Amino acid sequence: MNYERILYELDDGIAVITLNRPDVLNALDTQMRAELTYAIGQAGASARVLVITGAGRAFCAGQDLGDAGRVADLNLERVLRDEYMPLISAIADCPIPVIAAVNGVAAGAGASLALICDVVIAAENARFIQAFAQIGLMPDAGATWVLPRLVGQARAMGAALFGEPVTAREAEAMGMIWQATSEAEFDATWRARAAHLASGPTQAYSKIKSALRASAQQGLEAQMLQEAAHQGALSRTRDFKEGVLAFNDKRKPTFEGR
Ligand code: T3D
Repeated sequence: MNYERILYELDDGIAVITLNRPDVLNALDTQMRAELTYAIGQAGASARVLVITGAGRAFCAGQDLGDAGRVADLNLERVLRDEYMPLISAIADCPIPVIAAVNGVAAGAGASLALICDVVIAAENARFIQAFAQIGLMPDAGATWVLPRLVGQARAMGAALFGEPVTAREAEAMGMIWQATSEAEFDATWRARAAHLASGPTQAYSKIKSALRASAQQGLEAQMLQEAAHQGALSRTRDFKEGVLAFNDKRKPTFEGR
């Protein structure tokens, strides 16, 4: 696929997707959703970690609202089912860790896109805005699933109803994201986190991700059965043998690439 709305780079096992419509704060349209979904699949098949970030001063301002005429004929149920769902599921189901490097505002579906990622690192100037109710809508693109799981019902409800910006530091304090950093340290921070994951045990990361994501849907017994199955598989990997050998040799392990 030729990319026009995003940039895609792969280097040393680290895939970076940059949303690239800075004039409209990287707002999402049909083409960008298609490109993103495809690129996430591409990264999942060839990289060890994926980073999603934004060009310019924003991460993503959500749905492109630039064409007011579009609303008259809009089949939003179809757009959500056929375009947003595959995108959000592609991130949740991606076999490698996905980092959202949130360089600026993440609003509406842009916040949904960031918050479904496995690790969210945000610059201090970033804000998360459940902007939907301001235009007469409700949170979508997985927001009503992910928000209460991250911050609890009370905060999710307040954020959705009031639509007030949540700063990166506030988001970190309430457990909405993993880490807020100063603007000066932002690039170095997400790059270091990505490099760490790219040199780590890829198969273990994949199982960690799948087990933690499954825990939202199943009880303790089913979860422990899944842990047993996953751990059984991991115990037969070269990475596990290498990890134990390295521990005993008092050296850093060298995990397998892909
Ligand atoms: O229609 C459907 O398919 C429904 C789908 C719904 C899913 C959703 O995502 S609903 C939520 C959609 N997003 C929003 O409501 C957010 C709209 N944007 C804003 O509220 C503000 O722009 C921000 C709070 C994000 C940032 O504010 P600020 O002051 O930093 O920037 P700005 O001046 O408002 O925006 C800069 C430019 O980006 C501006 O263009 P201009 O005047 O320089 O030519 C603005 O129009 C444009 N822009 C910002 N957001 C969008 C956008 N253009 C198109 N779509 C946008 N979402």
